[in-house]
Amino acid sequence: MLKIAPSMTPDRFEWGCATSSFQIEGTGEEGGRVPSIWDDFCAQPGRIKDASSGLIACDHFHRYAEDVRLIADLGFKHYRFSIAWSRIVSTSNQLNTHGLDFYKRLLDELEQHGITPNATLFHWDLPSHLEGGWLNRETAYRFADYAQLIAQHLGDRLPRVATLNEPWCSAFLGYDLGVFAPGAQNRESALCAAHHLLLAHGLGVQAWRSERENTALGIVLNPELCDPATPSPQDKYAAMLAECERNECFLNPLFGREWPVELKAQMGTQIQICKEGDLEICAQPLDFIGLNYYTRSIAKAPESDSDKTRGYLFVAPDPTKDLTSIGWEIYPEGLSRVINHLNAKWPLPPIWITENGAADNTPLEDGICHDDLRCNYLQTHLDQLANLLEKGADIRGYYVWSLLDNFEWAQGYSQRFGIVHVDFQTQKRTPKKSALMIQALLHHSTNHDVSHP
Ligand code: GCO
Repeated sequence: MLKIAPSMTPDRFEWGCATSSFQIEGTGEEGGRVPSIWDDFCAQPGRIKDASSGLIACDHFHRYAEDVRLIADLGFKHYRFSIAWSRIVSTSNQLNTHGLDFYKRLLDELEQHGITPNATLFHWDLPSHLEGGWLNRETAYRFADYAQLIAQHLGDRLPRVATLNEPWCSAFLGYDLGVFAPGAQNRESALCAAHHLLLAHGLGVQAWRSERENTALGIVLNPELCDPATPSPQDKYAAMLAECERNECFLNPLFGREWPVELKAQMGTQIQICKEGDLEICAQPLDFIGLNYYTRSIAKAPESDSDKTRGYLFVAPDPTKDLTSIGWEIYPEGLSRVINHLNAKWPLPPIWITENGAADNTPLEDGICHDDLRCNYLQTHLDQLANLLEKGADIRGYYVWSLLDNFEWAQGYSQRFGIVHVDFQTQKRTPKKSALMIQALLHHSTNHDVSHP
């Protein structure tokens, strides 16, 4: 049984589960969906570990009703999902009402089960026809148009909306490290993309607010602590640069502050893409911030030329430490450290933990999945959350990543993050031990007193 603090019972604290469109829906053309950069990326040989794609994924596009029932059965009253931009607009950026209808059906189903939607407008599946992707300033304006369409057509049913999910991944994994779509490897490009993503966020918030004022608007980030590999001044400096890219790069503009000089310098002549007035656009007042937390990073001084442009090199976690199936260090203290660090540096609005979870590939045996690694991971992170709340951090909710095993980006289907097992041959869903523990907690704590950690 999971143990939680009294301040975290479902009557006082929001419990939810999270997914994203590309990872679960399936990407057929049905409903007029247009290709996204992730479809293109999956089609390139060697990009996805198991050479898979999002074509079927969890077939959620057809099975959403079953999935919503599952969410309800597990006892969640809140569900975080993303809307696929590529379902909402045609290649000429006109509204595609059939795509919109899918989300209306999903929202109907959620409403019938008393589940509050928590939507994200962009979780990486950028329509391919947006020429130049995030390197093109125009994409930020197209995002604002798209946000406005959603505000007009679904806004009355969405109490809380995040513009972007983890723009660090879109920018740096997509344009610098090249491991995510579109797979570019250019430092200056990644910084341009980051700037345009933040601009898109600001313009999107403005566009939404021009349509309706009562939606809580925010953004979901994945800030991280980057610890130096050794105490040497070189490694410390490298870790500082890595942290700037991860945190300052996004949080500074959101709060009207310039990028640190080190980051600006890395843009070279591309710095001219930052126009006068952009910072004011990026710094729209936020009603909330979503934080995704998984692990920490370790950085050391650069070795190769490309690392030198970046200023740091990530070091693989120590294999003697506890790692999840994907190889990430299990580092629950990082959750407290990162939130305390952010709160000390930026005037954050109320926080929601919009993702936390672990890859645990334990297989189903006789219809049961004993995902003990995940259970322990969740418990240790919930303990950190309890400490944070006790010390007064303004954290309003916790969403486990993820409801379902799903398409884990460049890892394909090789990493299972779900609390519910998905058999990708039959699409059968089977709640794992972690899901049953959460279910027990949500049911038990709604009806009785909860045990204290
Ligand atoms: C994220 C992601 C998820 C990933 C998860 C595990 O925002 O990083 O929302 O899409 O699946 O983080 O890597």
